[in-house]
Amino acid sequence: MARTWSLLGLLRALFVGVVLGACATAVPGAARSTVGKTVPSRIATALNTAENTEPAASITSTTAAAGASTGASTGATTGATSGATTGATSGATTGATTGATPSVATTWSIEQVVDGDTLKVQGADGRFTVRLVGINSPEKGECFATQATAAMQELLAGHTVTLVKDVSETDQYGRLLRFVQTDAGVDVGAEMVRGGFAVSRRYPPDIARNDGYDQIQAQARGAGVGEWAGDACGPVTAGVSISITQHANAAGDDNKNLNDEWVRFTNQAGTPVDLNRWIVADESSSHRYVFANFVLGAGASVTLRTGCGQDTATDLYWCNAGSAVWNNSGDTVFLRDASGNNVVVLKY
Ligand SMILES: [Ca+2]
Ligand SMILES: [Ca+2]
Repeated sequence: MARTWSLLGLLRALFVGVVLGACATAVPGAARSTVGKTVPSRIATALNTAENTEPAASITSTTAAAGASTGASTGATTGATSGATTGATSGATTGATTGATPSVATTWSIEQVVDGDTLKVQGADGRFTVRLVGINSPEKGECFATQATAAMQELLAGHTVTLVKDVSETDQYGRLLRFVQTDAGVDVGAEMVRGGFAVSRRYPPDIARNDGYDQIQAQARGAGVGEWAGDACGPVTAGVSISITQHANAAGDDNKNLNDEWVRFTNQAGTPVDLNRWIVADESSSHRYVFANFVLGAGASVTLRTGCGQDTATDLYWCNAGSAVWNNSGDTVFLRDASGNNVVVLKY
């Protein structure tokens, strides 16, 4: 694992920029277990602040997964006065007591794996909730959430970990934002992506490892492992040929021009595709659109706009709670069937 990571580190240097207009490709099929998918209706407003910011903008501490537990609270009172390495947490509002960030490089034992991207650790500086940066795993109730949690537990079983900060200390819930590395030298986030249990997701400004994670994800996707298997969540949907194009960056302020932000699906096959209950998702845990009684005709296109409006045969309206969906600086369009299988994916 460590060897691969080193290779990817090299690849990272070569991986410059984002290939706009990258081809959407169907997800290969492979055997996997089945878990029913429900679509969370909750909107994590904290995430929305990052969705439309231009790439150069600086965003601090915005990694807010829906359903976040509040707080790295317990026992987090030590270390407040320990000087230079503290990097005092401004604005750690909930949970974490003032100054309660780990003061020294230390090893941590695992207290609990919360899910595929969150865990609780304890060490000399107290006990903390850690949200891994650079990845996002399925939310509870979504396809592959259970497997992701189990995978994290397996990765961490019998190990202590070190926590590596990128830029931010904590998110708004007081969770530490960290890369997590085991005493065996394994980057936990990388392994979660490698197994198809999480996606590489950029949480600016904490994006130091995302180019590497992107490379790992491309391999996982190509191999059809984990949630990239065509039947990861139910019987495979085969024979579909749909392309995706995106217009993530609406003219002007995306949040004020929602209907100029869109994704478009084109059926390139000679037969219609019934998209009823199919799902459109981004990399976040909160943005989900579900088609209702919509059939995409042979050769037809439909444009899914972020704002509100009257649905037609060619234009559908997400009507997403007044904020944009598609991150201008890079995101992924997932088109999933009713079971939650990824059928077509466009990473841009
Ligand atoms: Ca946008
Ligand atoms: Ca814009």
